[in-house]
Amino acid sequence: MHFDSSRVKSDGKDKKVSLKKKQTLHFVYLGSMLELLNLIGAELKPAQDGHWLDQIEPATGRVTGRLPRSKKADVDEAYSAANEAFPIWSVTPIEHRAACLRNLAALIKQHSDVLAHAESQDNGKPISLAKSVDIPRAEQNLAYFASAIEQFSSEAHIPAGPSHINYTHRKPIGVVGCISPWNLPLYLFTWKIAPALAAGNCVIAKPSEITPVTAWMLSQWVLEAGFPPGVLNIVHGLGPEVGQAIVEHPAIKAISFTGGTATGAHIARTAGPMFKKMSLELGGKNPAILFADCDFEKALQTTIRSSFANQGQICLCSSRILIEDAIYEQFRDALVSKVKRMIPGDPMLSDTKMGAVVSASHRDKILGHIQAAQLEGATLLCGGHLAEAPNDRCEKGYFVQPTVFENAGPDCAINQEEVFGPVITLQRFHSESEALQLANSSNYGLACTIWTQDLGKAHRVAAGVESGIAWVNCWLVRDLRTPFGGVKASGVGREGGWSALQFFTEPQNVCVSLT
Ligand code: TXE
Repeated sequence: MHFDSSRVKSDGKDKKVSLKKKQTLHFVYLGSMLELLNLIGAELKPAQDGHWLDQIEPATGRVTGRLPRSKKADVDEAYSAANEAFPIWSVTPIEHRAACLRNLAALIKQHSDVLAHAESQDNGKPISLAKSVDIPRAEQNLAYFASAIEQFSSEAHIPAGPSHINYTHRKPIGVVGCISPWNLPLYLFTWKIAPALAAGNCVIAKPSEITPVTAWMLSQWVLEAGFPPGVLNIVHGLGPEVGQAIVEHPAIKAISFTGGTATGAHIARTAGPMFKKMSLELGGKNPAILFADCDFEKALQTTIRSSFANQGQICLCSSRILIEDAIYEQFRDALVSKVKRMIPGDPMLSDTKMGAVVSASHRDKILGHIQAAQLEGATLLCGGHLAEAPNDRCEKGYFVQPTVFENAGPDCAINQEEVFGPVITLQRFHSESEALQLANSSNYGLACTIWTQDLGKAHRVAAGVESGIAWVNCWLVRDLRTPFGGVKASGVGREGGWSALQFFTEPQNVCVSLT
């Protein structure tokens, strides 16, 4: 496949950042095996020791390619490239850095169909979702942080009758590590690298080994977008190997991580004593709180979406549905009747709403949670099993029925552990205070949804819920300027907007005598 780079231009602010040269893209999608490579400095290359991992399509169980199984030596090489690039990139004018980000955003937009196919094939998500959410958001992340860095400012403190003035100088940190998960592959990968690069850092990024393809496609456009070699390096491989090498590297000064809570805790144990800056976006066990005065139809439709979008594999998905007594039966019956009609389909077909879960081991983990819930005495209202393969192509794919339980107490494992799949529980509450008690009876604290027509009540409940994000009468509405992150076991730090740019810069107070 040949790609004409001359069609993509920078924003015109800096002609030096126009695209470098024509590139032949080495990928094909669908039908052929892919061979992925690391981007280190200016080179696309395999792991130094020549080891590979299989790349598997979740909808078919088929091996579709291979990716480098990188190790410490590859991280060391990426670090050298990044460290060499840092003195130039960190002082590159902001508008020049922003133009590189906009060029990369434009390349994503230009290739959005290929990227959406790749994301759907790699992850099992419906192609309609990849086209409408994942790929447009990846483009927006880069475009947003290009603008954000142009508007970013820092504080000054000027006392009355001043003899001194203080101002905060925000400097790029240096070489930073960005580690992203498999559920929203390019979406979360770009959400991390964009603010890091905009702020003037050099990056070693690692996508999930389960869904590496779109990050690899991106790596072929990095130089073309105008980034100097070494500014963005992308290494592939296993978390405990290449991911661990990034976290342990003594000169990588900050780690931005999204993934499981157990992995986050492990990273914190490693990076904490090294005094690295850390942003950890971890799991969720998010409540949807439905009061009797809610807009019933809107709450029902949105709760189905918030529970089962991306097969329930979004950290912001609702998994504990708390329903006020007066509408419990009505809501339960309406929800279950709709969920029973949700049949997983071939992710590559445009009308599929629910696809495959990401891997065989994740499928087995989800089924293990379902079995444990039944042993704990929860009542299965629908689902609970593997779903039938939607067609011959998908005969060996990983499909799980959307599953609804009731009669599981708040302390049951199914209400405490993150399933990260298409599985929800329904619980009944009688009062606002009981709703809050149930909502907060989890170690997690990422997000919640609150459904009521009474905005005073919505505000009280939002204030009482231990979560980083609260949506009132909506879900997954994301303004990229807002702080994003969780409390308790859902993580430390905030991403998004100024929070991300503050994370990726080191503030230095400069005090100047005026006398
Ligand atoms: O995630 P991991 P996994 C949750 C969800 C899921 C569970 C495990 O409950 O079932 O986590 O999923 C890299 N040092 N979420 O095992 O392992 C890894 O290579 C450095 C919630 O797939 O946390 C990948 O790039 N890096 C979630 C990334 O960490 C390491 C999204 C995430 O993988 C590493 C995904 C190490 N020692 C799963 N070990 C969310 N919050 O959105 C692994 N990695």
